[in-house]
Amino acid sequence: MEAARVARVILLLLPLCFLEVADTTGINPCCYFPCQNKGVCVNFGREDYECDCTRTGYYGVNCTLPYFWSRVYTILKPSPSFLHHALTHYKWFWDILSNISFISDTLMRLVLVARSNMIPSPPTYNSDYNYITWEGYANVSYFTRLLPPVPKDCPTPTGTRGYKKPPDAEQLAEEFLLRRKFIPDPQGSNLMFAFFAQHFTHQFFRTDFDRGPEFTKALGHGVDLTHIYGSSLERQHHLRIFKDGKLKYQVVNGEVFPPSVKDAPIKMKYPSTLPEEKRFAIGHDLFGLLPGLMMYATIWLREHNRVCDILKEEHPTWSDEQLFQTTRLILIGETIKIVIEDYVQHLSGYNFKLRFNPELLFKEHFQYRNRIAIEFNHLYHWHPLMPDTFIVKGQEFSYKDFLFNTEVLLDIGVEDLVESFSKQRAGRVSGGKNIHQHVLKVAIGVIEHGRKLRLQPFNEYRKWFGLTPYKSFQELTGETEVAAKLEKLYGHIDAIEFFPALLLEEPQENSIFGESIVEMGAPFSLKGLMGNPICSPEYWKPSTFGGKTGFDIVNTATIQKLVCLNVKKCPYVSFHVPYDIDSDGERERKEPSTEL
Ligand code: ISF
Repeated sequence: MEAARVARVILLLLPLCFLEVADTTGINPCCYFPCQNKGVCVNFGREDYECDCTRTGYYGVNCTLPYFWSRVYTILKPSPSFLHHALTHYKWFWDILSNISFISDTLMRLVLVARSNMIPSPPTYNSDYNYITWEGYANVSYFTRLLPPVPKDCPTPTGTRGYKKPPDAEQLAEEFLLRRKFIPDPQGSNLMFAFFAQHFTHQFFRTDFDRGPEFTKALGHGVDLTHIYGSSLERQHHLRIFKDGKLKYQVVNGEVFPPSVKDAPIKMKYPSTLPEEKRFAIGHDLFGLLPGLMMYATIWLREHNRVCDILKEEHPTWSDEQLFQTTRLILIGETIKIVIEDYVQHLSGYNFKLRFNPELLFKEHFQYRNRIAIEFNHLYHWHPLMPDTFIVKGQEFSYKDFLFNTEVLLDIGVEDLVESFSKQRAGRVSGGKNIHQHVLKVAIGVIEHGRKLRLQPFNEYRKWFGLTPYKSFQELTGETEVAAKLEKLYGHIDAIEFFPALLLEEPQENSIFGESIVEMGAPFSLKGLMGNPICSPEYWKPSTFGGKTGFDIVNTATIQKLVCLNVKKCPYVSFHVPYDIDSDGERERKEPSTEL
């Protein structure tokens, strides 16, 4: 026993022989993150620790020695960069595979299982505890956490590496994240995509700033459409007509729009100068902020009332309540379908055709539950998507003119907004220096929150997701100049923080993201989508959606149909700017043109 302890301490201190750090006595040994391969560190007194390697597939003092099958798995597992390359090239090959349903189903099942298995379910930690607790499990007003907070008694904010004080967040953002010249996304993402991302994710990312960054106001922890229906029953009731299941609306110039707060008296955030009749009332209180968000709110409102009509036709005897509730489930299904088959399909850049089919998981051990993690929230801060100005029907808007401008929606209408947003390119997310000045403060806030929450350093997350930790800043950024500056600021690659590193990582070939955003974000995303109760065997059947007609609406939903079934003239609808087909038949991105 004593020998084992001595061995542990020697193992722990070994790397320190090469550093000038002097006195290590009295340092909580877990500050060194000694346990590998998802082993759990427990400290005993001031000097000693143990790694719990249970079910990690590894053993040894620091869970570094693989059992036979772990060794085989590690040898056979293709690297994420190889898989990414394979999936984003060889279109002809994926076209063939995608059309053979047995192979396509097997691959899709593999993606879903491999990704969702990375997410602990039930959830483990929250920001108040770095050990498992009942409180952490039961209190859903917290975001969960994949990795527990860095212990408070560690010598530096990221454990033992780097300096005692992290770089100034504002300076960091201005030097490395602020846009100098707009860098377009090489995948051709447009503002239709950017606003979809913002609209969709804000139903489950609703930090409760009054209580602190560890708290959330979105207690549904997933795709519950509270951004459409409101997050309380009272709010929902204000938004409903209580006839035929429908939501309140107003007609302006012959078109349907959300009601004003005069008709639906709920709290919305608008500048005090905006008169009441110009304040739209919708599920999410902050969606008045951007016409792009209000445009999606309008589209979903029209879709809700359209589906109500269809259901009412089929079930003339149904009550308002049953029509409302069933329509909500249909819209949840449509959302998940569109997110997987249009939105994730686009953002992944994969040539393999992704499919939304809950039945793929029915024979797997899969938990139909989800808890939103703070790391997922930070991963999803994609402010580099935002352009320098917004071009709507040929008219250019600055941020100042665009924000809280509710007239844009009424004046221009849904069709032209969709068309303009689909043609305007969004910015590249990874690679640094691409956040517009106007939204830089959001990124600074995220960096500060990361510190307050004591998020573990970026490299610990890389390891947790089965990625090799970066050995140098050059390896992270793929260049030397920025890398040298970062090294000076942080002192050590193991000290770089989660969020800044995600945005500074070198993007993958012709991609919007670096490797880490995809490898870390995809598991959270797919678990959240497939963990929805409507995907469970008890729910996933036609009767849940009012019969075959409703089930078909879910199973055939696309972003194109969502828009075009709710406008008079179908515009260009896509998550990428228009393509050109060149002579080789390869798709080529085209700069957005003004004509259709
Ligand atoms: S969300 C996200 C990736 C990063 C964030 I933040 C996705 O939604 C996503 C989901 C799946 C995939 C890619 C991106 C693909 C299918 C994969 O699993 O690789």
